[in-house]
Amino acid sequence: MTDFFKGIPRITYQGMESDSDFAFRHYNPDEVVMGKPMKDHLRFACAYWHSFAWPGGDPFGGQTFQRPWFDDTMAAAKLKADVAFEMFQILGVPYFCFHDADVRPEGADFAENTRNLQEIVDYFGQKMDDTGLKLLWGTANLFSHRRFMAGAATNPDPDVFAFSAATIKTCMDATIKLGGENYVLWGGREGYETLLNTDMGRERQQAGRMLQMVVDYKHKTGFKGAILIEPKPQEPTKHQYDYDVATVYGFLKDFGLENEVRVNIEQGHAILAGHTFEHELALARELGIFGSIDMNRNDYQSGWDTDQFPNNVPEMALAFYEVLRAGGFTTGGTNFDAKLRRQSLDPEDLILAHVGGMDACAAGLKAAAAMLTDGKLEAARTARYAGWDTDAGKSLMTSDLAKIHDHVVAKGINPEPKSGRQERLENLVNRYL
Ligand code: XLS
Ligand code: NI
Ligand code: NI
Repeated sequence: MTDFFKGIPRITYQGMESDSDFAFRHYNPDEVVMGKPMKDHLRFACAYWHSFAWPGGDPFGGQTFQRPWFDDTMAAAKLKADVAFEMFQILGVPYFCFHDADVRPEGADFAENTRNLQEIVDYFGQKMDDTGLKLLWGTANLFSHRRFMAGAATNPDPDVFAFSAATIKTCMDATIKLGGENYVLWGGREGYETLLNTDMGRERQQAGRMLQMVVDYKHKTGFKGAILIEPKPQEPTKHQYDYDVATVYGFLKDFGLENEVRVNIEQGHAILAGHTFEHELALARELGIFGSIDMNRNDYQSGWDTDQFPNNVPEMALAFYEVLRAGGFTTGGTNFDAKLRRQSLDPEDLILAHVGGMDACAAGLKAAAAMLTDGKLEAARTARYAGWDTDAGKSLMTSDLAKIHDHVVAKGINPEPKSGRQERLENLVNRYL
């Protein structure tokens, strides 16, 4: 045991009557919701990067956090792992997620990076055996080091493409070795700053080829997990190629990968793209590519990814409503891709941020389940589209313009608008919160 979280108890469910900060009021892991324990609905994961690797910087100032493991050595990486697993256990989360660069010291070259990663993977393996923790997903950080400043797969320099492909292989190997349930690719710097120096057509082909190679490697190795792309607009490059779910779907179709790759949808990225989180979730469900979620909260005024811990229960109810309508998670889960504010220096801030986020998710899930079970919202939706379930409605979908024209003339069709009842439905939703 390290002494980083000294004095902080293991967090348990205590219900609404508890007055302890270190308690769950809604997240009761074994409570059954719609036939399944809450913990199996939510499948919580902690993100290694924000909680243990991020130093607290912003564009105007550097490190505010002073963690004893902030040192680029193997001993520090192991101390970081010890503390991380202690946090996972205090919270009782079943999963974690990591990038290679979060967990290992940066090596002088590719070979040293790989050796360092393998040593930490073995260390993780031991800890996972001891604690029962599982890996929700692994990924490669192909955006922090300066070699990736002009992109990874989409870099104008083929050597960077090669370095990236090799790094992805080592990270997929690490994920497979640790029994990971998914492998994630977030576009990082796959995008551009100015068209003046960019061959967009070529860069798209490079990105498509890289993804095909990832899928080939998945099949070659027999990896049973899902390959997930994480859409994000306008950060860090001005024009990100994986802008949102719709853009990613078009890209997958173009490269014949729409049945091979799904999406990891992040709340903050949806907001930055000008969508709601539930829009992105619902669209992914309708397109058959819903995979997993990165749970956080984005500031509505700032134009960048603030990665705050989630705390808006009404928004989360609508999000988990779409997750439940998708049939829930299969390989996916709820990963807290969220970081503390840079003034939240104390170890207990890290714990309480997750406690609040987990509780807000659980409250949202319970509200969503009640809405779905009650069926009033779905009944209103069904009623709104009822015309399409009649023979006349159905036949339109297989008809043609000329026949429809004759039909409208013959029947004297003259549509009468009906209320969309938005306020009534908004009131209905509030009754579950
Ligand atoms: C950055 C992304 C990143 C991915 C993993 O905005 O959210 O954290 O989840 O590379
Ligand atoms: Ni993310
Ligand atoms: Ni993000």
